[in-house]
Amino acid sequence: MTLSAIKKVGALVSGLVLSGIASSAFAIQPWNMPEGVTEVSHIIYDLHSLIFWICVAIAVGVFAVMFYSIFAHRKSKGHKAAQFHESTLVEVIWTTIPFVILIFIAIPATKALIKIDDVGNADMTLKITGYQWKWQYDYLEDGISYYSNLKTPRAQIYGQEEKGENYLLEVDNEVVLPINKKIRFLITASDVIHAWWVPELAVKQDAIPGFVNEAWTRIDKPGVYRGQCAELCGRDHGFMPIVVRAVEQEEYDKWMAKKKQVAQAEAASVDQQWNKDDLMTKGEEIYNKTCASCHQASGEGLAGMFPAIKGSEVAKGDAHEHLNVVINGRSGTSMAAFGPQLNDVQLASVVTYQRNAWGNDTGDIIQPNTIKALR
Ligand code: HEC
Ligand SMILES: [Cu+2]
Repeated sequence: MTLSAIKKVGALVSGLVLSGIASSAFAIQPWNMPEGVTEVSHIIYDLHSLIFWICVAIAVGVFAVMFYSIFAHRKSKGHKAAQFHESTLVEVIWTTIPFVILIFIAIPATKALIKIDDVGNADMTLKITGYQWKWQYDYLEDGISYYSNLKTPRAQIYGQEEKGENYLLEVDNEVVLPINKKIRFLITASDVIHAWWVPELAVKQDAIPGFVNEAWTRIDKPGVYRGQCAELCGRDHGFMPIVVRAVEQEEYDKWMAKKKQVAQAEAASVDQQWNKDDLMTKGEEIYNKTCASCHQASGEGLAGMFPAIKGSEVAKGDAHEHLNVVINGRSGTSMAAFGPQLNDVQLASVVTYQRNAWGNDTGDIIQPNTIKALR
């Protein structure tokens, strides 16, 4: 290697090191876990830091002795290897020290686990259900229930548009929770195993069909906290984010009152006669949110996986069979029963939409009270 080449490599390496140092003050944060905004998240963060520094101290101690021994007793200085077998003293020391360190770690870790498990005395309960590929939230005391779907436009996902700031971490309906209240979560799933994970709340709990897992949180600070499904759950596993908006109690009460109002208005509208345009508008919205991930916005489906609705014999044929498929699903396939998931207005509008969009011009109008009668 020529001198100039060596100089170039040297400059490159020192440049990298220097730029690393310069940016490290800002870069440390994303390398660490978030400190979070709940009582438990602080406990976990402190535990993590404690154990991290214990590991650093052990590493420094062990490597210091090792490097010193290698350097100070090297062969070129005339050192010879000591030939001894078994030393009870050394063995006792190297068993006792790690044992004491483990006990020292186990005490705070057990305390943290007990705290995480303590779901008693909650102020409110939120039931969370995972679906392929969305979340349902039930505010049990208030009787409010809704679904939360990915909001990122498909064009961003397919690279036709620039990706937004909260790409794949934004939803249509956020979970709204009051701060400084103990909130109990009941977590389950309706199809496959999902996991509800919000790092800043330090909640990560499997959602398993047929089981109800518990978790809890008490959020200190208002804000928007984002998370994701953390259990590989099929094709759109990466497309079922979680957004929690933590607000003051007063704002929460207002939000809840509004939700109840909307739910009442919807319940009342079931017995109205709806016109086709309103059903089509609402139907398109529901379709794009709920059905398009499989049947595609174009209605053309995906060959071999999800049948086309455009031109489908079901969508153009007998309306009762169509309703039957949508309400009861097709068992053994990924076509879920949407009867429990959607209300009468949503079902009527999405079926009306499928029967009239993309050239399926059946002219059929399904009224919400037809669905009500079918249930
Ligand atoms: C997770 C993927 C998925 C979602 C979401 C989904 N479907 Fe399906 N759907 C399927 C599959 C798979 C079939 C075919 C089932 C079979 O093999 O019989 C199907 C079949 C159908 C059929 C019958 C089509 C035919 O020609 O046989 C209709 C109608 C239908 N779905 C409507 C809907 C509606 C309405 C929604 C939204 C509310 C929806 N689907 C959401 C996967 C899905
Ligand atoms: Cu999932």
